[in-house]
Amino acid sequence: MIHQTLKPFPKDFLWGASTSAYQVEGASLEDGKGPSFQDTKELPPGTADLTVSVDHYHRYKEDIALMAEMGFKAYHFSISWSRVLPEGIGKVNPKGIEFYNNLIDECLKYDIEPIITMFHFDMPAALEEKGSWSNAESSEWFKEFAQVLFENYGDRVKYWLTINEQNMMTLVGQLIGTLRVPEATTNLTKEIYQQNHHQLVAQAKAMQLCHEMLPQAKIGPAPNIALAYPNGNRPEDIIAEQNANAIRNWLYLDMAVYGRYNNLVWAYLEAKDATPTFAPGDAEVLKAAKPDFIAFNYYTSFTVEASDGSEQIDDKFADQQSAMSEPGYYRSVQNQNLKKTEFGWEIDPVGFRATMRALYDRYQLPLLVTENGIGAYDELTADGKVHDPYRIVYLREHIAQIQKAISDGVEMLGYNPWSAIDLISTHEGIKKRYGFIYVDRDEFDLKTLKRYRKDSFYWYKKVIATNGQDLSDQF
Ligand code: BGP
Repeated sequence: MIHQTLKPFPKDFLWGASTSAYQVEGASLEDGKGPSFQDTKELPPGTADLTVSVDHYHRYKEDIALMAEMGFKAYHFSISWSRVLPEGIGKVNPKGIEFYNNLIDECLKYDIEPIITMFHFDMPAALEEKGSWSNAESSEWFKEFAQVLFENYGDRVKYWLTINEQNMMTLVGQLIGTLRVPEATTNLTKEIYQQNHHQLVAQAKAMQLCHEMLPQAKIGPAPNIALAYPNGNRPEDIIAEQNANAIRNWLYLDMAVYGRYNNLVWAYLEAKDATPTFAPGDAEVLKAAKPDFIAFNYYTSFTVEASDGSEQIDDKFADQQSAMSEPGYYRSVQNQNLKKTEFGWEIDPVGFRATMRALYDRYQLPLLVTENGIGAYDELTADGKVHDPYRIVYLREHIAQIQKAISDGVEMLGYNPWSAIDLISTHEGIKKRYGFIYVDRDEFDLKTLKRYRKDSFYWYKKVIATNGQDLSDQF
């Protein structure tokens, strides 16, 4: 579909960027914060620990001033569960509550809309000890946490996201380190999908509670959605593509929006003797909860072909974006039409439009982009500059596709790429940088932690100032 005239971005489009608590804050055990899984996990070799991260906890005022200078309309960040509830449940930490009050107020001072993710890969260590998401009580723990957040911040926060990338925790939880497997587990797939079920119930309870407590607020899920393509036009590859989309994408949103398990995924789980057990009341809770919008993270698309089930999967080097295969259902392959980032992730802006179209077609809910971006080895020059033309190209091409999606009739709420500021990557340390703002630190040397504006900072400032109309190179 070629549009002769593109529709403009909506006037109130939420231009901003994202971070997550453990990757940006630091102060990992300060002011009463309890440890989270991120503080107790085994670090990927050669990567920074998270005690200081980029020290946003102490420097948030400076950081938000820089975001305001870029013209941000929104700042999407996550709340550390164990900072507000050090044990995960029970006693609230007043200093933790105060920190996020300050952060929210600082955003509002500049008319920046705070967009909050409630859970981003950081289960409180105290709840890890109780079995984390494998414990059927986990949905109640999450509801209690949600209540604390709504009570304390609901007067000012309009946009809430439940669980970041639940699908990645389910599909590659072992690789990103978030999965806890109880010792007695015999059927790993069943265990993983039982945990996934608990998360779906937790999300549904939080969505319902939000609507009860904060009728003006909006809440939605935040999976990582990458449309799966068939590799070629063999009919068997189309079946594989449908399997891949159901297992990777639609399971999570069909449940969030329609309160039912996707039938292809249910059939897949039956074949593996891995269907989740419903506790009394789960079905009703899942059915009753409704999101107001869909937030999603997009980095790349995903290409698959038919699998005869015989292949050996070596996912030792996989990560949350790289290829995943499911023997007998789909085999992931590289897409020869796409270039890759320095870190091996395929770059597919057109796939971004295709993903937005598919999401809207299927769910008819407004969309909010909560992550998108390019990880790279940025360099600080002697005169304090960071020239990151590759980031400008990546963002420009993706933003252009949003405008095309808008012109296709897709309702878009905002764009919050990853990341507002450099932070510690999920498992590749600080060397893999994403921010508009460079932070002067290395993997193991904290250096000055000084902030520098990258070229992309000035460019994005111009994009926001023109409401997405000027995407040219000049800044
Ligand atoms: C997403 C996570 C983020 C972030 C991003 C980039 O999956 O939600 O936490 O880290 O990916 O990934 P990485 O840091 O591995 O490059």
